Amino acid sequence: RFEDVAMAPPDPILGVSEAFRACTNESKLNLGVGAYRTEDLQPYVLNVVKKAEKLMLEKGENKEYLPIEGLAAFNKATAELLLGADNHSIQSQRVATVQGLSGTGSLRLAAAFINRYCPDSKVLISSPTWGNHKNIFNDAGVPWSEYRYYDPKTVGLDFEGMIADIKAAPSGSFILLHGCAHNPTGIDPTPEQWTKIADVLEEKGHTPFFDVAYQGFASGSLDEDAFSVRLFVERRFEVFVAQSYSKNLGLYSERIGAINVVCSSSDVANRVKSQLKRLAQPMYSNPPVHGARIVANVVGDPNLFSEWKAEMEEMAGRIKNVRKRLYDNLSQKDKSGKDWSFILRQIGMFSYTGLNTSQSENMTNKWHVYMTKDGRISLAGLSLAKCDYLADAIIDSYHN
Ligand code: PLP
Ligand code: TYF
Repeated sequence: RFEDVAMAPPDPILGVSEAFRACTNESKLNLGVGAYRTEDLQPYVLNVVKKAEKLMLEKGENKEYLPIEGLAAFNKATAELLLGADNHSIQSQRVATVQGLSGTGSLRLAAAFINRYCPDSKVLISSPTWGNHKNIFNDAGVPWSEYRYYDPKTVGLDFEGMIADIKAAPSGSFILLHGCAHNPTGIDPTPEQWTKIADVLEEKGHTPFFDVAYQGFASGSLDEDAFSVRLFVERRFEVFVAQSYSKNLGLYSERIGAINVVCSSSDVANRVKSQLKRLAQPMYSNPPVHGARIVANVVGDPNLFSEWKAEMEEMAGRIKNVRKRLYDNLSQKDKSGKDWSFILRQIGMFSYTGLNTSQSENMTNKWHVYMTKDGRISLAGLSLAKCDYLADAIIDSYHN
């Protein structure tokens, strides 16, 4: 019966970690997956997470099923963190929030909703984008196309191309936007550019669909990183927002996130939420409780909340330090006169180096630097001590 099943290709990002594990070279570096490491390149469990878990044990929390929409205290906390507790959309109960299986599961639920209730609409995604976006919309049966985003000439944003492509899309399309710290490029629109993007979406009757996987990780400030989403909500768009706590709370394998739909009225929000639950129920019945309780405890306790912000600043700060060190090493070592300052302009966990496929392969094959073939490196997996070695590898591969 299963004789004809073909071998599926490995995930282009998660597959890199498998190759890294198999490598025996001492200099090896895993800059593939976006997962935070300490300066010793070890995984990191946040202190606030440990404290919240201790609190949960002490309280003797049970393991009963959650409602389909998830933990109420989490859903409240997550929408408030995203939009601000005093936001009009929250005050007037216009936000439908459903706990999701982290960012990916939340995106998938929204995609299922689009497939069912907006079957004639397509989604526009940036070129390039996080690889999983295409898989998610493909599997949900939602048609998508790309809008221009990255300009290799400037190693910056192709803003005119982006605007032109969004304008050219059929009215009523969903425009997938990275809330902050665009993956893989690390290039975000400026506040003025966000305003212009909102103007065009309004003009065309498009719906913004935000993917927020790095709130707090781009600038180090939760509020600043929510600027883009809040701008659209302020302008009274109906908005989809998928959230993830994988990075900012380091809860990768707890699979905790949410889908929020900001609607035009509380009545609409109630109906939208009921349909999101209807889609979720036959897929996984109800979401896991552990990560939801951690988030609710951290966000709900003023002491833990401020400690979290300090830890997040520290993580974001460490990444900024290696970014600067890598830039310094590249600038000092490279005698070709190439301008490496684009690395400093990029933000978040990643740097998009501009290395092409064969150059990226040289990084791995010759230098044992494991990374995706699109030239993206995760600075979260880099230490100050390894910047010098990495700079040698990049310079060699560039001029190869
Ligand atoms: N969206 C983007 C752009 C990402 O980079 C990620 C990875 O963190 C996700 C969504 C979702 O990841 P997760 O499913 O672990 O929350
Ligand atoms: O882009 C990244 O590295 C992170 C982690 O299927 C990730 O977003 C990568 C691939 C994947 C799920 C998460």
